[in-house]
Amino acid sequence: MTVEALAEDTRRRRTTKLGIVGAGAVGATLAYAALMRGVAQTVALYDVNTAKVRAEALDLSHGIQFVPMAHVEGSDDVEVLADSDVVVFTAGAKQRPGQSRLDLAESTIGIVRSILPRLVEVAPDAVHVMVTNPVDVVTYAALQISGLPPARLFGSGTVLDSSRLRFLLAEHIGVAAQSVHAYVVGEHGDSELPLWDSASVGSVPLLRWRTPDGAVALDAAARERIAADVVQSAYRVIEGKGATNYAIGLAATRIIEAVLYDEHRILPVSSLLDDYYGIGDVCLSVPAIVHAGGVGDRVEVPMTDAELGGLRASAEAVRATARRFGF
Ligand code: 6V0
Repeated sequence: MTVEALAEDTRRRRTTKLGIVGAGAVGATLAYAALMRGVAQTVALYDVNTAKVRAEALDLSHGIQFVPMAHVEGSDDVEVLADSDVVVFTAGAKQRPGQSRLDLAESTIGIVRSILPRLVEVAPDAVHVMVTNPVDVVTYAALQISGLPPARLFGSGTVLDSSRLRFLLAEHIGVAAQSVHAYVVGEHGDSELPLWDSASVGSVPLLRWRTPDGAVALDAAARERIAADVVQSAYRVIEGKGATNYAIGLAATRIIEAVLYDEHRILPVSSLLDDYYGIGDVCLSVPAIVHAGGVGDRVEVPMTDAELGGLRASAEAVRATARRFGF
């Protein structure tokens, strides 16, 4: 990095503010991950639970000596998020064992309705990232409630699910997750699907990867098992510890970095689609270019007919839920 680039990088890091709505398992872990990676000079948390949000901010502040220069604030007043560059929305009831993400829609939409207009007032230039579930329906509802341009409000979508897929494939094949390129698309939920046809390991198409003895590494049965594993991942973690927080904290931090550093990184976020292979008027995850303005062009990944059919079915599942709640 040149001296000028370094100075610009330092300047940018010094003046950015990350706002987090909800200081629960996800919000607090996201704050922790963001501080560790030094993504913003100020990390501000807002939550209706006064004692909790103050305690989380205090606990995080006590470790500030050990992370890149930053300042943490926590309050039950939404003003704490004033002038945030990115606001991540994690407020809402978490899934209980046996509950699907779609079961959470009603209470979550109520929370979005009560907070978002005020949020847009206090942080008028922010890019908003929705994490609260069911994230696709919540993102669609939030766009309607806020009237924000679709580029500036999107959901974390299947960034987390794609990371789970890459982890499982990496384990199966015996390479690093960083060397696996594969996306889960569609709903962040039960109707999501992996795009096998375009996936690759190193630069080898995944479906052509061979084991050392020459066998196909990923036959249909293995693909089916891994796809089901991805869908079941959250349920399994929730059963064991009541919440998923570390991986989503890291995934959301990745998205925030793409925005704050204007990276033009391709991430499968949930955004309002307009004629993506004919699919429109629904928030759904497909690979998209994320930069300082929010979500940019969607990437038309080549898909098989079966994959495209799966994506269309997923769009219909999300639309059906949105309709149930008047959106
Ligand atoms: P949690 O630990 O119950 O935290 C939720 C927080 O929201 C609590 O601290 C509440 O006090 C707060 N809250 C509730 N209402 C309001 C309000 N009106 N204003 C401000 N704060 C409020 O839940 P957790 O953090 O585990 O999960 C939060 C949400 O993230 C849930 O909807 C999860 O399903 C969702 N997740 C989404 C993921 C994704 O990939 N999109 C992944 C994991 C969890």
